Amino acid sequence: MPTFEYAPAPESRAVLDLASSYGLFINGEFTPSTGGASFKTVSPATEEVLAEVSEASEADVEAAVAAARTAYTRVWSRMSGADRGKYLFRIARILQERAREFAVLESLDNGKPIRESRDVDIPLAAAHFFYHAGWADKLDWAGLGADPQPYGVVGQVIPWNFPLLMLSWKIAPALATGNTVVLKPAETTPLTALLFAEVCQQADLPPGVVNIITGAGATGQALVGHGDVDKVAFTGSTAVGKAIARTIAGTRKKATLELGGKAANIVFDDAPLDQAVEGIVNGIFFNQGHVCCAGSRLLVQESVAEEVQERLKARLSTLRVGDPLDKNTDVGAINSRAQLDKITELAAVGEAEGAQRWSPECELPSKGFWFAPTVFTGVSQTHRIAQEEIFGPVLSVLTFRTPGEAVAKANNTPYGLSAGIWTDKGSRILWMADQLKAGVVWANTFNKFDPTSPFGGYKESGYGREGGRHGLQGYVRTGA
Ligand code: TAP
Repeated sequence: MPTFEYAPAPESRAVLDLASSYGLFINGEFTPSTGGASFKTVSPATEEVLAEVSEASEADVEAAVAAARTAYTRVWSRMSGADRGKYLFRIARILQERAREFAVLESLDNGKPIRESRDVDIPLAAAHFFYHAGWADKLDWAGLGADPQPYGVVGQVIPWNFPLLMLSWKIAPALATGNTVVLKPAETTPLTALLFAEVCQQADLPPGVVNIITGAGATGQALVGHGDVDKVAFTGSTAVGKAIARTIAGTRKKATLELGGKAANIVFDDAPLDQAVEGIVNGIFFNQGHVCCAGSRLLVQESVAEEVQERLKARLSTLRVGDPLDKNTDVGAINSRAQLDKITELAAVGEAEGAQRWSPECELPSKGFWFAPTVFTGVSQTHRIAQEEIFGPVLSVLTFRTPGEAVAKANNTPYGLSAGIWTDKGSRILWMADQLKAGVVWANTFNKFDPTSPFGGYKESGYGREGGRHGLQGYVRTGA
């Protein structure tokens, strides 16, 4: 691929007051880690070091859990739902007011296009707090069972693909239901979680209700394994999810696991094809394909396969890859070198297995972590690129003849998080939705999220739901 050098848009960063180092957020205050360890977070688009971030030790995890326990016992569990709701409303409003700052920081630390952080991540995060603020004083009417009670202290671990949004999916329902929280963001994207800690201070949230501990997998492991954590909520890879399930097996801890996916985006010959092509592009190239529910397998009906592939290639040739802070960018940077290596390796496997690889002509920036949008045609179900989550801008195209064959192929993965259907027939949508083993099925759209809709997986995509009334269930015990 040819490369080019670019000067990142400087004016958009002016909105930020980025510190050179950040502490942990424990009991309402920023504090350095006890051992003094830290790590660097870099911009994946330029490899520039953005900040030095404290790495929480076991003693810090201990302190954060203790702060959450005290806040739970003395303050949060005694507060009325209406008062808890007021704090959530306040947080939601501040997120809206500081939306630009959050969007720029998210794009800098994660590499995603500013258009997406500005229009999707940050507004949805605020919406999540608004939505759950409304539930805080209505839990008795949420259909959760008799007398829903919080678990207590919740340990939450999140990935790097939607840092603030995943934080809001975790923290908003936990607080609304009366739990207190210790959350660990991913090592490569800690900054918006730390800015969120500032929002908690600004909202006068009682100290210890939210604690943010930064660090790597070991910090997450210490949190999940801590004896005074009542409930674990994890979003991340299936491999780590399985390790967590093993860690907490036989303990009193409850868990919700939101894991990987390998979604089928299924296009029938009666679908409006231009619309479907937009949906395919959005399905896999949104957020560089770093999306658990990404439509990474296109299943297209044989009679229109050639036409769809031609239109898809023409559309992909118009995508702009580059500076995440440029409003015209469609595809940003890959979040880390490790993720880039993983995508590169799996794409090479696709070629070695005999699938045909295609990318549009596009120059990639000479510094940073980049991967051109890539399409594999001639993919068969046994290929690794049809089975394994690539978590990058890589689409595998398979074909089918009948709806039954589409269902069989769509369900033929260990995952079951999401699926998409493109057709003109309402009856077919209903039939397919019933047959597909996926927690979310979109019809004539893709990657649509709303706080009122439950989200979660079947099979190795995990268990429990986030969002909607169903999402509250994971944070309360009912009955005896
Ligand atoms: P993971 O490597 O699983 O990391 C997720 C989080 O767990 C990170 O904060 C990570 O810390 C931490 N962690 C690593 N090892 C741990 C351990 N042994 N115990 C406790 N915590 C540990 O996933 P990722 O690469 O960040 O994210 C990509 C994966 O997340 C994909 O599989 C994707 O499908 C999935 N995902 C799922 C969803 C839903 S809703 N189902 C949403 C988004 C992403 P470090 O970052 O410091 O390693």
